[in-house]
Parts: sequence; structure tokens; C-alpha cells
Amino acid sequence: MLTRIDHIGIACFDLDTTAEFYRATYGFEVFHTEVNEEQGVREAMLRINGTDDGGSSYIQLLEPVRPDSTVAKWLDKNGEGVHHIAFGTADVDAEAAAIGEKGVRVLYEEPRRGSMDSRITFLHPKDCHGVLTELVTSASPSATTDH
Ligand code: CMX
Ligand code: CO
Repeated sequence: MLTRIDHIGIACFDLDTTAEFYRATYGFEVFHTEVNEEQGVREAMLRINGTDDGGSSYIQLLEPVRPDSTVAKWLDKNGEGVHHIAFGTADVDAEAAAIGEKGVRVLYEEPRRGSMDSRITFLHPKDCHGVLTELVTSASPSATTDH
């Protein structure tokens, strides 16, 4: 079951400037930052609210750390903006398998490491009406409980 909007991923040129915009404009504070070398991004997670599955919803700001990363390529083509959406689930493996059975391309054979030691995979945007879609299982036990 997909039980929350885990995050909305927003590609930006400068993470610090963009995070400051979110703080000054909306009052959203940076909850967590990290570099994910495999994904080629530096990211900031702004926690917006808890969700009734015990997880949380975030804004995920993404700045590329190398020019050949997927986010750098996307920024070159589109400029800044919404890059992907992510749905949260207690079981990313089962969700990815079930969605793959429906004919949607799942980009990774096995989920990979995402923000805050979550496990993530992606669905191809061309199979999702133009929306790059991520599936996430949070590392925190409280966030993986389905109610
Ligand atoms: N949203 C919607 N459409 C997208 C897209 C996006 N984010 N990225 C690419 N596309 C579209 C392109 O517009 C293009 O469409 P057209 O052929 O009609 O022009 C098509 O998909 C192919 O695009 P591309 O620029 O050639 O890009 P690639 O095929 O090399 O890569 C994708 C696309 C989805 C396979 C790649 O972005 C990917 O593997 N994404 C998953 C990983 C990721 O995004 N990591 C960063 C975030 C990390 C995190 O959230 O933690
Ligand atoms: Co994401």
C-alpha cells in the first residue's frame, strides 16, 4: 500500500539559496542534508508534516554534484522546478514488484539507498503520464507502519 506523499523533489541550481527561500517565505526549516553520491545530488529535506501512517511529508531540494548526474541533465533542459514526486510505503520491494507487473517500468532491479537511509526506487516518467515517480520506504520504524 502507498500511504503518504513522502516528498516532492525540486531541482535547483543552489541548494543553500533555495533552502533559504523556503525558510524565509514559508517558514520551512531544513530537517536534514546529505550528499548522495550514487544519485549525484546534494539534498535538503524540509519536513512539512507528519502523516497518518506514522511517516512524514517533506520537500526535497536537489542540487547536482556533478554535471553528468540526472538532475544536472534535467536542469540544463528545463531549468529549476518540480523534478519528481515520491510515495511512501512500508514495503518498497512489494510495491515496485506489483507496479512492475502492471507494465510500468521500474528503474532499479533492487531499491537503492535514499535520503536518511531510506530505500528507494523510481518509475519511468514516460509510463506515468510525464511524472517521474519515486517509491520510498523510510528507515525509521515508526514511518514504516501501515495503519
Ligand atoms: N520528469 C518527467 N519527465 C522526465 C524527467 C522528469 N524528472 N526526466 C526525464 N524526463 C523525460 C524527458 O523529458 C525525456 O522526454 P522526451 O524524450 O519526450 O524529451 C525522457 O524522459 C528522457 O529524458 P532524458 O533527458 O534523456 O533522461 P534519461 O532517459 O537519461 O533519464 C530517467 C530519465 C527518468 C531515467 C532518469 O532521470 C532517472 O534515472 N531518474 C531516477 C533517479 C533520479 O532522478 N535521481 C535524482 C533524485 C534522487 C532522490 O530523489 O533521492
Ligand atoms: Co526523491
